[in-house]
This record gives sequence, structure tokens and C-alpha cells, in this order.
Amino acid sequence: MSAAPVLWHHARLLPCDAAMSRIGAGALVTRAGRIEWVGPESELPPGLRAQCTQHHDLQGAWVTPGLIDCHTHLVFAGTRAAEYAQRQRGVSYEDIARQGGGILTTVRDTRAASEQQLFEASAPRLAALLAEGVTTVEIKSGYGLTLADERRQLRVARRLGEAFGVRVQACLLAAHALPPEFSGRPADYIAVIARDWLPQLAAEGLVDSVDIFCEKIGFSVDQAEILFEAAARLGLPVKMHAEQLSNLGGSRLAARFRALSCDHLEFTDPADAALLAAAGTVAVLLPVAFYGLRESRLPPIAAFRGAGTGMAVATDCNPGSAPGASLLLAMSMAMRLFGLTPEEVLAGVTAQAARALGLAGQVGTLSAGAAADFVVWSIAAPEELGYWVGFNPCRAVVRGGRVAVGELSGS
Ligand code: DI6
Ligand code: FE
Repeated sequence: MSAAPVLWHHARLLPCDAAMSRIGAGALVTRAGRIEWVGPESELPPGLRAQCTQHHDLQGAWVTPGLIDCHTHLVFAGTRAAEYAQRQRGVSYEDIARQGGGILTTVRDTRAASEQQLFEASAPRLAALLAEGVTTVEIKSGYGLTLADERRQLRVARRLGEAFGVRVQACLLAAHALPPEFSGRPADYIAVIARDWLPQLAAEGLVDSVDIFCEKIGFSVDQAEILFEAAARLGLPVKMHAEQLSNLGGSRLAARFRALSCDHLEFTDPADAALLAAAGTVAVLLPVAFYGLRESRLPPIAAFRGAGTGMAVATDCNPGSAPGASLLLAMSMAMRLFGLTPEEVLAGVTAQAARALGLAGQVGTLSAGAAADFVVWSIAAPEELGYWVGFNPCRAVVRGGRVAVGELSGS
């Protein structure tokens, strides 16, 4: 006998469907962790209402799908506050990287930490995201840069999902920086990842997608192609940190591989927006990194809009360029720094973010069959999402049909 359905009613719903519709007097019925029915309460089938043994009166609150942070590096040890201070004195991010600092500073700290220390250092960052209504998170590796250390990061990502009861997508970003063991030999490093690490970690169930930092201070387009071909052989989707600091043509390659997403994109050629749209590749915007690096060149937002390229918004939580764990802040920055509308921002942390993780239809919308992950907000209007800074209007979070954060009256 399947679990009894639960009614959540007297709600104002933002389903985050393609039309970004609003349902003024809405209801949801959930069962066994999924949404069974959603729509105007007046249209709720009487027979289904009669089966509901629990009723939650949401008292007219606005309700969205659970938020999705589709790009984080939140598993790491140590901080880069000292380098941040250096950058305040005018030393560039690239110069610090070339001097052996930057990502490699965090690599040294992360390698020195035990798996439990990594878990304990990362848990508060995940908890901060969840308190704001995040119910699905992507967590990348990329601070280990050896097979054992990359495995440890991915294992911690999986353990965090289990411990907090949230959906975690684990992304292998071993191609984040060149480790000292392969200094001067990027092609050899990419070959080892593609030939050895990726098959092993995928076989251990630790990889949901594969990413690469395609940049002058990262890896080339040719090296990305080798890695993407290895991922394709294993049936794994790919994504790319592309055109953050320059344009090597990475997003064009990513579109050719029908990448789930290309991320950053400040230096993307507007003419390539249509390529991304045609490939179904989502443009993941990372305004906190733009702010953290004090960049000045904006991603080609108008071109993405015009071409119909899906746009997502994420925190890029990492100790170097985006040392923060607030998706609400990223939403506000996407509006004020990148010029997104409130609807684009909400779609960017729900339905579009789900697409960027290959989870469209499973999460990111209030729709029948989707996960029963949703947020009850203490807001008077949807426009308050992406408006408040340093203030969290999240009243309660339901994950898998159970109240996981906050409280809701129920009978
Ligand atoms: N781009 C970024 O902004 C982060 N990684 C990347 O490829 C920075 C990561 C770090 O500085 O630790
Ligand atoms: Fe990143």
C-alpha cells in the first residue's frame, strides 16, 4: 500500500514552468516524496482530497520549487583570506596563481585534511545554502588533483548529501589546475584523468558529470576535447568553466559535446549564444565570482536572451573567487550586476539550474512527478526573491514531502 497523500493548500504557487505562471489559490498533493498533483485548489479532484490524511494550511504564502545551486566547489579546507588581502593591494588573481598560490594553496590545505575534517569544514557551507531553501546542490572536486584526494572530495560530497538528506550532484573537476606532480605537463595530466581516474571514480559511483577549467591559466580546448571524449565513452555528461578570463573557444567545443552547461562566460562571443541554445547547453552565470575578482566585462546576457539560451544562476562557492555560501546573494547580484529580471533569476535557480544538472523534470518545478521539494516564503510578492541582501525570507523548506527546515502548521 503506497503512503497516504498529503495536502498542502491555501498557497500562492510559483511552479517555475516555462511560462513562469502564478497560481493565486493553489494546492499541492504529495505522496512518497513526489508531487502527485498541483494546481488551483478549486480544481483539486474531490476524491484525491478525501484521501489526504494530513493537511497543511500554508496561509496564503508564496511557494516555489526547492532552490538549486548548480555550481559549487564547497568541499575544501582552509581559506584564501590572505590572498584576498593581497588582491586588495593590487596583486592579480592570475599573478597569485602563477606564483603557485590560488587554487594550489587550497589544494595543499585540502590534501592535508582528513576526510572527516573535510566533511566538518564543508558541512556549515552546505547548511547555509539549505537554510535559504536550497534542496539540490552540485558539488565539484578539483582541490585534490591526485586520484586519492579527488576521490576523497567526491566521497565527502556524497556523504554530505546523505547526512543532510539533500540531492547532491557530484562533478569531477580534476581538470581544475595543474598539480605540482605534473608541472609543465598538462597533456600528461589530462591523459591520466581521462584514461585512469575518470573510469575508476565513475565505476565507484562518485561522478555525475565531468568539468574542466578551460582558460589560459587552466587547460586548452584540445585538452578539454580529450577529457570530453573520455566522458562520452562512459556516458557521462560534461560541463565547462568557459570564457571566465579570456576566450579560447571553449564554449563552442562544449556545445559540440552538448554539454549540460558552460559556466562564467564573461568573455563569450555573443554570436555563440545561438550555438549554446541549439545544443541545449545552459549558460550558468556566477556573479559572486565576477564580484570577487572585481571583473568588469559582463557575460552577453542580451545575446543569451535573444538566442533563447537558458540562463542559470549559482553561487560558485569556493575559497578563491567566490568565498560565499548564499544563493540569495547570488540572485541579488545576478539582478543588479548582470541585469537579469526577477523572473529570470527565479527560473535561474530552479528550472534552468535543473537543466544545467541534467535533472529537468525531476527537480526545479512544481509539477506532477517532480520531487516534493519546495520552499514556503515569508514574502509579500515574488519580486522579493533576489531583492533582499543579507536577509533570509525562507519560512520553511519541504524536502521529499517532509518539512526539513522551519515549521508549518499541519493537521
Ligand atoms: N574559476 C573560478 O572562479 C574558481 N575556479 C575556476 O575555475 C576559482 C577557484 C579558486 O580560486 O579556488
Ligand atoms: Fe567554479
